[in-house]
Amino acid sequence: MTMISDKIEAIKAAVDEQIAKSEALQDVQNIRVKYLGKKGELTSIMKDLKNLSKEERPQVGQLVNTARGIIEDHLKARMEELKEKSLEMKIQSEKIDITLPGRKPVMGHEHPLHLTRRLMEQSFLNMGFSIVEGPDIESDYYNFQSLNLPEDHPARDMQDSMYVTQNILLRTHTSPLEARTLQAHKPNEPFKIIAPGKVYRCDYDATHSPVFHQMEGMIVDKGIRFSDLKGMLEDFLRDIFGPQTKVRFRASYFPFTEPSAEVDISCVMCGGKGCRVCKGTGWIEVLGSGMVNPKVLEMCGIDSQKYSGFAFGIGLERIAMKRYGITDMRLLYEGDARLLGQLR
Ligand code: 2U9
Repeated sequence: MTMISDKIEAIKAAVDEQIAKSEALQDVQNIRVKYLGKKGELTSIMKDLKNLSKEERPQVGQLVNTARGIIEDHLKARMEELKEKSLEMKIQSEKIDITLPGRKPVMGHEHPLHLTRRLMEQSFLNMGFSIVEGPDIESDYYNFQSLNLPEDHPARDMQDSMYVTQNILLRTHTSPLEARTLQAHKPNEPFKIIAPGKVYRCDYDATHSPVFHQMEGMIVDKGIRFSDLKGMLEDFLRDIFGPQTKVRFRASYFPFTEPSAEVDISCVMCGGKGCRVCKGTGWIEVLGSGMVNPKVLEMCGIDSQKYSGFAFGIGLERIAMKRYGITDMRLLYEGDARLLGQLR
C-alpha cells in the first residue's frame, strides 16, 4: 500500500515537472496520454488492484482518482496558459505599420445619363433657359389633347402608352410640362424653358426602353422665327458635340409644331464620311423640333397673333449613347460598374 502511494506521488511530481517544461498544446496532450490514457502510468496502477486485499482496494482506487483529478486540473491550467501565450504572440506578430500610406478608396463614377443631362442643362442654362419640372403621372388632356393630339391619334393607343385609369397615364413625353407652364403664366416676358425628366412608353429593345429620359424645350415670345430655332439648336449641338459638328434640318411633321424639322448632326465617329455608327449616311438624327402650332398656343390661352414660339424634344439616352459609343440602351440600366468605370 505504501509502495503504491509512493508511486502515485512520484507520478504527480513527474507530471508537474513535464508540464513545467511543456511549450505547446501537443506537449500537454502527450503528457495526458502518457499518464491518464488507457495505457497511462496512473491508469495502469488499477491493474495491480487484484493483488491487494479487499480493504486496500477502495483506498487505492480513491488515491488514484484523487491524483487523476489533480493532474487534469494542472493539465487544463497549462493548456489555458499556452493558449493565452500563443494569442499574445499572434497579436505581437501582426504588428501594424502606421507609417504605411492609406488605402486609396475606390472612386465611383457619375452615370452617363446623369453626365449627359447635366451637360445639356448647363448648355441651356447658359443660354438663359429655366428648368421646369412636373408630375410623371399625367392626365390625357395635358399629355395629348393640349398638344393637338386628337382622340384617335395612334400615340394614344394602349400599346404605346401606360394608362393608370381611363384617362390618367404615365406621361409619354415631357411636353405636358410646357403646356402646363404656358397655361400657368402669361408670356409678359419671353418663355425660355427646358423640361427634363422620365417618360414612359410600351417599348423594349436595344434602342427602346419602357422608361427613358427626355429633355424638351421651348421659347415663346413676340416675333420668334424659324431662324431663331435653327441658330439656337446649332449653338446647343456644337456645345455638346464639338464646334466642328455640322447640323442639318429635315422637314418633318408633328401635330404640336408647324413647320416641323428633324435635326441631324454629322456623325460623331466618322465626321460625315460614313461608317457603321451612322449606317454609312454620315449623319445621326439627334432631336425633333418645330414652330409651336398656333392651335397649341391658343389652347394654352396664348394669343397666336401676338406671340410665336419654337419647341424641341431630345431623347437623353440617344445623346448619351452617341457620346459614349454605347450600342445597347439596356446597358444604361443594368448598373454594371464596368460600364460606368469606363466613362468620365
Ligand atoms: C408644347 C408644344 C410643342 C416638343 C417637341 C419634338 C419636336 C420631338 C421627340 C424627340 C426624341 C421625342 O424623345 S423623343 O422620342 N420629340 O421630336 N418634341 S417638338 O414640342 C412641343 C412641346 C410642348 C406645348
